[in-house]
Amino acid sequence: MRRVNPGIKTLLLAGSLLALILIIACGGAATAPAPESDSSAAPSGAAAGAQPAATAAPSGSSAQAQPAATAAPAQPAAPSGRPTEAANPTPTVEPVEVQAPETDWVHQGKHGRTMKWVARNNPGFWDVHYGASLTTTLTPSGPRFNQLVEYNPVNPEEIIGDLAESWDVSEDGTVYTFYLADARWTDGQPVTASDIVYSLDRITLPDAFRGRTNSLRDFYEHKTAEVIDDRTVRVPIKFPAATFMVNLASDYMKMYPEHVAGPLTQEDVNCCPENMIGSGPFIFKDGSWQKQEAYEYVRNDDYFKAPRPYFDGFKVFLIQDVARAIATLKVGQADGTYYPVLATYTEFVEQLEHDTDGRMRALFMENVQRAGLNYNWLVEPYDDPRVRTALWLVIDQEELVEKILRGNGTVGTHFHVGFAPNESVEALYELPGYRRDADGSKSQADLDEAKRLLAEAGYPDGFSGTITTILTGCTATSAQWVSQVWKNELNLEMEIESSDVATLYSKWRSNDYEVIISCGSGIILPDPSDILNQWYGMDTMRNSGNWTTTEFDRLKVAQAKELDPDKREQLFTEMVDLLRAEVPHFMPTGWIHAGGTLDYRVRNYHVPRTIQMIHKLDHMWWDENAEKPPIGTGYQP
Ligand SMILES: *[C@@H]1O[C@H](CO)[C@@H](O)[C@H](O)[C@H]1NC(C)=O
Ligand SMILES: *[C@@H]1O[C@H](CO)[C@@H](O)[C@H](O)[C@H]1NC(C)=O
Ligand SMILES: CC(=O)N[C@H]1CO[C@H](CO)[C@@H](O)[C@@H]1O
Repeated sequence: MRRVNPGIKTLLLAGSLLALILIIACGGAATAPAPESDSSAAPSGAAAGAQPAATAAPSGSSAQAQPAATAAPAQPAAPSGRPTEAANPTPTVEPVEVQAPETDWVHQGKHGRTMKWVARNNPGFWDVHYGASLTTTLTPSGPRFNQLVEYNPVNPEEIIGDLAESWDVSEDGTVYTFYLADARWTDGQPVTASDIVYSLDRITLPDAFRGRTNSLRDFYEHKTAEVIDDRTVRVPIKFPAATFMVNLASDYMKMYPEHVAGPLTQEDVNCCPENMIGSGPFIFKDGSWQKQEAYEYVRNDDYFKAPRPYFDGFKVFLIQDVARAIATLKVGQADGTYYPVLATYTEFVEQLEHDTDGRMRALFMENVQRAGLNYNWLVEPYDDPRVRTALWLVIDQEELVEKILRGNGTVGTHFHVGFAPNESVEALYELPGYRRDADGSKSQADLDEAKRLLAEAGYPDGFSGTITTILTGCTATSAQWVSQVWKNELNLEMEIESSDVATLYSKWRSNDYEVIISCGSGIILPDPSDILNQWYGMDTMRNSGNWTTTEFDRLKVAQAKELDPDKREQLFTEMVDLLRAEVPHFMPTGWIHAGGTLDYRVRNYHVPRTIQMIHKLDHMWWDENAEKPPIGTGYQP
């Protein structure tokens, strides 16, 4: 079937990390070959890979087929083209020529229109450093802020400057120097280097909960960044890392104004959007948030990326009920789902395109949310790996994907689909948990083995327990389905405890549950280290019981330092083996596609690799005279 972004399936992750690393390797050479096609360009020496990670990215773009990518934003000349000097340990920082980040499309954009979007969840925590959720934190709070660097909204494969106009990297790959654009907070104060230092230190504040920004701690040591002058900041990192910039460009790595955020408590920032401001394209409209109703943003007329943003503002209608949201879109009371691609609407959007005579266009992103069984591995009986194995083995993942996720997904893997060779679909179908009998049914050997393991663990007659989940959508349906399978196959009596998202997250974080069934947690970054960050970090929500092993720790550290893509892939392959053997606190049961819809007159939206990327809306505009594409062809940028 048609996909808006046909490349995503094959490129997802396997491709993307490679692409990033190759872009790195290609350096600043303007004639860099298309990253995917030139594997010979892989970095040979350690330091080479790390350094130009980001610097080189803009130029890599011109090699790609994106129409708008011709204009390389702020293209630092620095270390990119340099030969590998891995032997030279002296960090030297070379200033770079700063170019205006001009791009062709910027002047095609049209101003006007207050957009109306539909979203499902109420905002939860407004602090983007703190909240661990796309729909309750990033989408409501994100458009007020900038990062230091970002994924290019018109070519999401590459990393470009956001508040940083340019940057360079020391020869040994351990010191980044960022040169800031002339930007202002929305109270008129300038964005300074000390705001950047403050923000990096706030993200890495010891003992503070950092839902989706925790990964910065792997690279950056709290309190080590330095102000060089008002617009220059020096950021040392712990080791030359392939994925420092990949993480720093995440939409969650927002920069905050020290003079506003400094005096606020964590609770002040979480509770009330009125308490904070940013430098971003839109300004939160004070008092506009009404639970179950809506919230509003207005245009930042003083945005440093003028003429962006293009919309006068936008209003987000909070509509829990998907059918009602679809009806709202159908009658033209909203211009799209917010943010365009989210899991919730996948099964409705193709129909909507037909029902609206092509006005609302279908958008898809493949394999971006992970479903799985989350065990509290510290409490009985889930502390026994035999129990964890049995409960996972009886799940018919194909049936789960077909029936509950309605075909919009893939069976579960430990890392991004297609990344580790050990997890190719062919390899998987040979394995326990995935294999099938000749008649196509779930492997009887797996079902028998599950019963045997449970008996061996001391539960020949099953046990009773609690599944914690949320009330709605495929999460609720899959929890019910799983509990039924466990009852039928293993005689478990599971009570289903449903709550809202905020309550679920708070129980998850405080390790106050037995089993959590989640239909989908979104990956953030197009790199498998993202799964290590989110599911295997210490003291993170999805690993509140701190599961790890000595060997797994070793592999986690090794992959972060490994700059050779083949060797790094091998480390992930070893992690897959280890996870299969250990059966940890999370066992994957599927991947889910995401879908959404936009009016065809919304222009310049480019589907990124994950649903957590590119949430500022400062590149999109409304064109009343846009041409409507034929029905059934989805959204066309
Ligand atoms: C997990 O580790 C963190 C420190 O990294 C600690 O504060 C927390 O209590 C630990 N959680 C459990 C359940 O042991
Ligand atoms: C990867 O998978 C293959 C086949 O499934 C297996 O033989 C091998 O041991 C696995 N591990 C590694 C590290 O290659
Ligand atoms: C692979 C895929 O996208 N399958 C389905 C997703 O859901 C819609 C609606 O149920 C189907 O039309 C797709 O074929």
